[in-house]
Amino acid sequence: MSNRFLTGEELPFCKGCGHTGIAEHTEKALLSLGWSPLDVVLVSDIGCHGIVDRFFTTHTVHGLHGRSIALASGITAGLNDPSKKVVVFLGDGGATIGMQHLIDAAHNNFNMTLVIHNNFLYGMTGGQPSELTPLGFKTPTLPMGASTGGYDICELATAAGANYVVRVMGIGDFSEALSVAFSKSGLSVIEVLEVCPSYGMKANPGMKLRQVAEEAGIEVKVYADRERKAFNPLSLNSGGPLFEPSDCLPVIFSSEIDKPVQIMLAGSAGEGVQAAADFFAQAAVTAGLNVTKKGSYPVTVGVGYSASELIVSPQPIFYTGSPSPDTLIILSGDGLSFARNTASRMTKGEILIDDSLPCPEMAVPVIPIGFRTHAGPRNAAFYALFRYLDHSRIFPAEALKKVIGESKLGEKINLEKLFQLP
Ligand SMILES: Cc1ncc(C[n+]2csc(CCOP(=O)(O)OP(=O)(O)O)c2C)c(N)n1
Ligand code: SF4
Repeated sequence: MSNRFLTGEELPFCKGCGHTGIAEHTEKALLSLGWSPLDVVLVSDIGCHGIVDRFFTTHTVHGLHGRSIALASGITAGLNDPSKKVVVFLGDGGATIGMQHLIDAAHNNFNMTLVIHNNFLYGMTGGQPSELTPLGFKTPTLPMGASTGGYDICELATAAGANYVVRVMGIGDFSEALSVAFSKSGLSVIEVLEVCPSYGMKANPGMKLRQVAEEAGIEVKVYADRERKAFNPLSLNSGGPLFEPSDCLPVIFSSEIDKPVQIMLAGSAGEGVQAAADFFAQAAVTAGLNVTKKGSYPVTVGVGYSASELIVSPQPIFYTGSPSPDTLIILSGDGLSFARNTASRMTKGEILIDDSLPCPEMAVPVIPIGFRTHAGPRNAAFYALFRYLDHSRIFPAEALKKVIGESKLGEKINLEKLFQLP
């Protein structure tokens, strides 16, 4: 795998957007520190800056608006591994919407770096002011200019206990400042002042970044550089790190597949689709395979569809989701509505569909099976995956039976009865 942190594709931002410089200098800084992409987890927030994650070759997690710091705090605590680097990209909008998370991260001194992209406004939604918009700064929705100054996020992070806090101008090469922030232990915060040409520049024609900062009294300097003890999950009375090597699933089965196999399971919310897919994924691991799982369901998690896209492979997999599955398993009417487009795109593979549903005309074979009649709505997903394994033989169905049998669910389900062939 290449050691580059950016894919090399053109970055997606408007011409002159400060976010481009941050992404490029982040790559430069990480390269200079000798990190390798797969040892870095980039957690991004909602906003224009966040769409960059697709262009990074690191692990990436895209959070909700203002929630990236909370996600990253969990990741860094769970990893508890100095050989991994957690970097959070967030805007001035996300930093203030998630202010409590920022303060908690600083207070706990989580081992990670926050890179605050401060362009003084909400870029993605058309230039509304944020809580960091400086006094007098105009935005398209605040043409008279901000009547109060923004918070000083660096002062707040410092007061809350972050080990390293710095504010820099996002002009020229500021990769050295990023390198310093990335190399600190505990929480480091780097606020980069930058320009959104599309909204900031438009509302403040001819604006000069330095001048805006100076007039608003926003200082560019190091606010904190100290060595308070970084957060260590072992200090919690949890009895150990969050991930124990003994939690790893043992490889006790084998598989003959030599390339990735993609499966989509589509059914109804509340009918165990995600749980069945989780067990399937665990069973694949016990057969020595790599596996990824992507769950999809509406925000109203109790109604509508529930779908899971699984990839199993003897080789490492660097993505989730299977837009063109080899096998599509449809368990209910909700699942059929959700998966109809996927089904119509399939040019290879097969569709296993519950026999209560209309058999759609497709380019691939459609095989009706009585999943629901045999197992009932609650267990149809488990039974369908059992039937799929029996039929495809990508790994032994016995592996699925074993992981379910050894779980709490195994005490409630009669697996001998459930996993029966007709
Ligand atoms: C909880 C929540 N509130 C509001 C939104 C709508 N929203 C999407 S992007 C955005 C603004 C992002 O601004 P900022 O964080 O400064 O990032 P930028 O776009 O400037 O990079 C808002 C308000 C949302 N997605 N989620
Ligand atoms: S709208 Fe502004 S913040 Fe968003 S990409 Fe364009 S210049 Fe950058």
